[in-house]
Formats: sequence, structure tokens, C-alpha cells
Amino acid sequence: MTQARVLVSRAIFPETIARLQAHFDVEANQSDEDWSREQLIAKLQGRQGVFTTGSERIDETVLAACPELKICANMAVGYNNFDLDAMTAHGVLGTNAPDVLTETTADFGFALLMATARRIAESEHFLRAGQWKKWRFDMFSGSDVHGATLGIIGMGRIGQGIAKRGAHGFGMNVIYHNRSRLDAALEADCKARYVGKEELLRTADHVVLVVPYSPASHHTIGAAELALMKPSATLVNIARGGIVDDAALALALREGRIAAAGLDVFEGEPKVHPDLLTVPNVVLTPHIASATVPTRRAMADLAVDNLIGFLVDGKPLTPLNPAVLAAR
Ligand code: 8YV
Repeated sequence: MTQARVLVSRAIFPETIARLQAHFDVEANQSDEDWSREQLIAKLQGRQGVFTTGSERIDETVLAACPELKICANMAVGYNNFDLDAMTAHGVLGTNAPDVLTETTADFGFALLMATARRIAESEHFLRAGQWKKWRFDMFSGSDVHGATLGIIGMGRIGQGIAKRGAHGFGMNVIYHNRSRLDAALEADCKARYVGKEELLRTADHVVLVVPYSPASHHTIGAAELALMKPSATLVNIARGGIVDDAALALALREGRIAAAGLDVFEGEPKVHPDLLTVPNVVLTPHIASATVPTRRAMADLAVDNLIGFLVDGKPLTPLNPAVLAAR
């Protein structure tokens, strides 16, 4: 039987490549070159599978130009880089990497919340710049995390992980907003109360965004929503760029309309809105919420399991558009 041919679009663990090579004819990109769309299309010619990392856009143009493609395996839980309708229409399976990153990403969401509320980045920059000449009673006074009201928008697995950390670890009063309400058992587990978005924004001391990106969630937080928040509130985005209107946020931070923000994702990343770079009360990290070695390995392994599961055994683990499987 001839081996399927698989492209790995970005640099990845050597062990990931080795696992793929045991089953497929593999072209990898271990020098991590930035391929244009045209180059990606050229590389995909004659390939049945592609290992993507979440930044490669797979849409009608790519699919129409790559008729042999059968599966795109994302090493990410989010899959807004996939046009799933177009993939289904072309009979191309998409898979993502859920679950394996839940706790690691929830840890990071909480770390970013704490860094933001307690002004850790801002005070570290001050110290490194040699500005610490003497202690003052009000130096970098932030807001409390313990006992505060935590508002979570997007109560999927990661949102629930953050809720549990807040409720059980820090005695927070957790409120959440989601497309659909969780069942009573899950709410009890998270000690979380369902509220409308407006009530959440008005009452939360800390707002954390964990909602998946879609055209419907674009600018979930813009100028109008920021205006509802308390002037003492903090905002954390670990979801996707585009969920927050970054220009409106930078203005609200500069004018002190909210206290601080922590951002791991940005509109148009890796570009960052220039106004965010000049406001002090924002903690900025380069999309690293799932970045621990074991978790990144687990994400890569799940993408490989999906490629093998589908191309070798016909049974992918985490299909996004199972209609493609039913039609085979
Ligand atoms: C990824 C993420 O690291 O899984 C996701 O959706 O945002 C991150 O965990 C990123 O997408 C690159 O793969």
C-alpha cells in the first residue's frame, strides 16, 4: 500500500515528525519558514494531510487548489483558521486538539488575571528601569483577586477551569455568561451563577474572555461594553484576537475607564495595536496560554493521532465536521 503524503506547515518537536514518518511520506518545515498562501498551496500539491498550528488559513481558495487534500489536523483547540463549511463541501476533514490543553490554559488565564490585578508586569518594568528609589504606601496598589467577583464570558472547558480556580482556590464569587446555560451539576461544580452579559460587565471586578472566535463573537467587547465595566475592573482575553476591539480597549485603559487588562491574543497578531504598547496598565503576552512543554507535546500528539486515525485507520479522534466521515 502506498503511504499517504503529509505536510507539516510549521516547526514542531522532532518526535512529532518521527511519529508521522512511521506512517507517512512527510515534508516538514523545521526551519519554520513563513510560507505565503501560494507557497502553502504549492507545498500541499499531491498531499492528503496537513498538520496545521492554528495560523494557517484553510479556505475555499486553498481547498479548490488542493484537490487531493483529505484532512487538516490543527494543533489547537480553536479552529477559526478553518472554513469548516468549505472543508465539508470539499470532503476535507478538520480536526482540532481539545481537552489536552484545558488545565494548562486555565492556569495561564488565572496567572494573567493575577498579573493584571496586582500590576506585576508594570512594577517589574519600573524596577528594571532603576526607578525604585524608595518604598511608598501606594506603590502599584492593585485590586484584590480573593473574594472578588469573577465574570467569565464563554463557559466551555477552559472557562469552567478558570471558574473552579476562582471559586475553590480564591473564594471568588463567580458569574458567567455563555451562549447556553450549563446544567445544574456543572454550575454547582464551578460554583458559578449564570447572568446576562450586561449584568456581568456591570458587576464583575475581573472579566475573563474565553469565548471561541466567530463572526458572531467579533468585538464581544467594544467601547459600549467597556463603558459598562467598573472603573476598578480588569479585563483578560485569552480567547482570540478580534473578540476585543483593541483600539477601544487601549483608549479605555489610557483614560482610566477600566483599571487594567491582560491580553494573550490580539487582532491581527503577531501585530499588536500600537496604542496597547504605550499604555502602562496592560500585561501583554504573545499567545502562550497553552505553552507548557507537556501540553504542547500532548497537542502535537493529538494532531498526529488524528492524522493516523483518519488516513490509516479511518477513525479520527476529534473530528470537527463528522459529516465528511459519514459521506465516505
Ligand atoms: C495554540 C490556542 O497554541 O489551542 C488554541 O486554540 O489558541 C493555542 O493553544 C495556538 O492556536 C497555536 O497552535
